[in-house]
Amino acid sequence: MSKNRGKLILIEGLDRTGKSTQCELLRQQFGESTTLLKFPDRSTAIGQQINQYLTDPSYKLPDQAVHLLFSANRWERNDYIRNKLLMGDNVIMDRYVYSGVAYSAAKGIEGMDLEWCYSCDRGLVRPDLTLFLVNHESNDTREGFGEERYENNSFQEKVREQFYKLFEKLDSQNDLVIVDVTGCTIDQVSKKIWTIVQDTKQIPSTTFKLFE
Ligand code: Z5A
Ligand code: MG
Repeated sequence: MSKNRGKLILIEGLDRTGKSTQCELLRQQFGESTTLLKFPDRSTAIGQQINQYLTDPSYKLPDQAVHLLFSANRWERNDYIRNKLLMGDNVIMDRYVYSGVAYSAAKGIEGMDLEWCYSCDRGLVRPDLTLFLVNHESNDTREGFGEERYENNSFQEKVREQFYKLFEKLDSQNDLVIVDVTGCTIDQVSKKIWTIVQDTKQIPSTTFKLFE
């Protein structure tokens, strides 16, 4: 009988839609043998450079270089993720490739279109399920909004457009669920997510989907 590998679940969305809150609740619901990874992973050397870029407006770096750092930060965790899944652990991710492409492409820099931004993430392991949290009311009153680079409403609108273009490009209908969190309490969102996650099929070990 072939053993199943763990499930790879990603929570994505615009700023302050409650991703980190829900990732932590999902981790608690899965219980033991669950790994939670947040991107950017600010604990690594690359992640520390990203952190400086996000929090210090005077820190200058070309947009292309910033984009490659975010991608490198995912690549440096790729083997770790695959090994955890093969060991049977469920892995939950807080942002990943979709944020990576959407935030960079939204800058509208010549030569940095969606395809260019996506190209360096080709080959990374693709989640079994991506939950995209959408709040139709503004998130800008939620705690912390506006403290880092990118956190303003006009830029967030451009990012939203890029997320949807990427979902279309990656033919995401089989592994993406858009979760409307408008007007929902934290507990209500958590219940919606848990219902969707429980419906995800078990995946035989050795089978990985990749971003192609
Ligand atoms: N970025 C990029 O450019 N390229 C990449 O490759 C990647 C990321 C991976 C930092 O990301 C920036 O990096 C981000 C994208 C870019 N740019 N921006 N802007 P981050 O993930 O580190 O950002 P963050 O600081 O964790 O913020 P966030 O992820 O946007 O927030 P959140 O996780 O979605 O929300 P939260 O922390 O769970 O909740 C925020 C507050 O709302 C908190 O007080 C909660 O208690 C409250 N909350 C949560 N849910 C609810 C509900 N349902 N009702 C009421 N209040 C709620
Ligand atoms: Mg977060």
